[in-house]
Amino acid sequence: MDAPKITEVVARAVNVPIEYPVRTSVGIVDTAPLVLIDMKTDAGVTGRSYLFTYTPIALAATLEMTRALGRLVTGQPLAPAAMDALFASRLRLVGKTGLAQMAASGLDMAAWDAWAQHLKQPLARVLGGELRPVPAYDSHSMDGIELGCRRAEGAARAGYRAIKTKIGYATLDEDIAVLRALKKAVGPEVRILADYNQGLTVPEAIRRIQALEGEDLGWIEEPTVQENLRGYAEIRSRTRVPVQMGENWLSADDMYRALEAGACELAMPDAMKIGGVTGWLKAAALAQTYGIPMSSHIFAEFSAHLLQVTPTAHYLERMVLADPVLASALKYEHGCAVPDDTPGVGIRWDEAAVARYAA
Ligand code: SMN
Ligand code: MG
Repeated sequence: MDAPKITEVVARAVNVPIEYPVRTSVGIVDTAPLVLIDMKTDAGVTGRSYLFTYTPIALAATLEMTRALGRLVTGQPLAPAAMDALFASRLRLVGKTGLAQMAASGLDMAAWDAWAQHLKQPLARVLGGELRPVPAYDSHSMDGIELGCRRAEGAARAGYRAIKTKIGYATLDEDIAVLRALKKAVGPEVRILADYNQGLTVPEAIRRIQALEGEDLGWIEEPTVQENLRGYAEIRSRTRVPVQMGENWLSADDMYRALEAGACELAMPDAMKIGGVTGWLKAAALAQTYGIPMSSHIFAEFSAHLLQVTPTAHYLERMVLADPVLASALKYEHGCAVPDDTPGVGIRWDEAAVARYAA
């Protein structure tokens, strides 16, 4: 039985409203600029995925890169590993990083979705896993005390056992005040995670994290610029709150360098940046080898399947970004993501919404 062939890749750009702007210490994300990918095959199935470009500035270039790589694989067999090798070789000289890596990852995810649909199995089962509820945390922002507590109480009532907030306010006192208000709002049963989004210098990160050691945080995420691996190792040597990073790793090689440098106790690759499903599987193997708990970063629809086959699976991040253009959203119950047994990943577009939000 031959592998199906890819007959066409359609990529479209949308800019979708999000209910709560993602306020971080280094900038605000107030809409979700997305590239929607449809990978058609001669087996009558269409694989789907999306890319999130963080800022509309990057949307057009990511769209064109996705279309260019899509043309490269049109007519080729539906074989994600072969596609991965083709992209690695054709992008070698320019560098398989940045927007090129994101586009390649999006096509990888769409190919795996198509392949799983062709096998009439949910992606997790195609990868050898089962379909279990995945513990999730509700991901919030630098919302301040009033909105922060309102969102945190809502998440606790909805059953989440962990929430993430973004900190890096002008002063450490403000960080502490927000964290204590959130803790009071959710109570001792709900873990608070904190994300600095790379916003601190190394000395300031050490100063602030040492002051937060008594706040019972589940992790401190990206305290400083994520390329400064020696800086992460120094922060870890001087503080006692678990350091989390990974959403900006652009390959399993980036992850290897961070783990070798002792940069973090926890890892959270991003399915789009790490290399799609194929890249995620390499990252999951590294996390197992180093004994590092591995969480996901946004892209919940694919992550709910990928964490089924991640030996050190930790948390799934719940952050609503693409839902307004999805015909059906991933389900969450009792603080867990609950993937269903739809073949593939189950991404289907709400075409009226896609037209409404076309960029
Ligand atoms: C984040 C997510 C989405 C947009 C900006 C920042 C953040 C996270 O780093 O970990 O949720
Ligand atoms: Mg983060």
